[in-house]
Amino acid sequence: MTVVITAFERSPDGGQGLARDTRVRWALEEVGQPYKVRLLSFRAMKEPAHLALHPFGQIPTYEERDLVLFETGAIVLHIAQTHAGLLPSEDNARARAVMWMFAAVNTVEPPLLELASARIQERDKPWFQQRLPLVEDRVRQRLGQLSARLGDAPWLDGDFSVGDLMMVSVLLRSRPSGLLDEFSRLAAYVARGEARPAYQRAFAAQLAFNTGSVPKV
Ligand code: GTB
Repeated sequence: MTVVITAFERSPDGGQGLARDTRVRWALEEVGQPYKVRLLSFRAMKEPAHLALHPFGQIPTYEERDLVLFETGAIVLHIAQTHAGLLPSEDNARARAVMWMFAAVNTVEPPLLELASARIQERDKPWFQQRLPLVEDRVRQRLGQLSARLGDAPWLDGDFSVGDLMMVSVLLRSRPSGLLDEFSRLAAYVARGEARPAYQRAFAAQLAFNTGSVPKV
C-alpha cells in the first residue's frame, strides 16, 4: 500500500516541525507505515489539482489507494484506526484516547493559533500591545487546566496513545511564545513526546526537506 502526503515545499518555520504534516508523519512513523511526500509551493496549493484534494487549499493531505483525506484530526485518527499501536484495545480507553485527540484540536489548539496569528500578523497594529496579554492569558488558562489534569503522569490516560500524539503536536506550537516553559509538567510532557524515536524520525524527515538535504521531487 502506498501512502502519499503533502507538505510545504518550503515551510515558513524552516523545518522546525510546526507545520501540520509533522503530526501525520509522526503517526505514520509510530505505526511503521512507509509514506511518500509530495511537496507543494504556496501557489500550487491554491491550484485546481490540489483544491480537488483539499477544498481549503492547505497541507497536509493523505492519499491511500482511492481514499483522499484532509484535516489532520481525521488523517491521524484514520491511521490509528487502521494500524495497531496508537489506540488502546479496551473500548472505554479507546474512546478516551479519541476524546483527548478532539480536546487537542478543538479546545487547546484554537487559543494557541490565536496567539500565533497575533504574534505574526498583528504586530504592527496600534492595539497589538494591549491585546497580546489578553490572548496570552487565554493560552495560560488552557495550559494551566491541562497541566492540572496531567499532573505527574507521563501521558494523559495510561499508555501513550493517539491522544498524546495530537496533544504534544498541538502544544509544540506554544513553545516559540515562551508560554509552554511556564508549565514545567507540560514542557516535560512535550519533551517525552519529542524523545520518541518515531517523532525523531518524523522531525528529521521534514527538516531534511526544508534544509535541502533531500532532493525535492
Ligand atoms: N485544520 C487543518 C488541519 O489540521 O489539517 C489546518 C491545516 C493548516 O492550517 N495547514 C496550513 C496551511 O496549509 C499549514 S500548517 N496553510 C497555508 C494556507 O492556509 O494557505 C499551519 C502552520 C504553518 C506554518 C507554521 N510555521 O511555519 O510555524 C506552523 C503551522
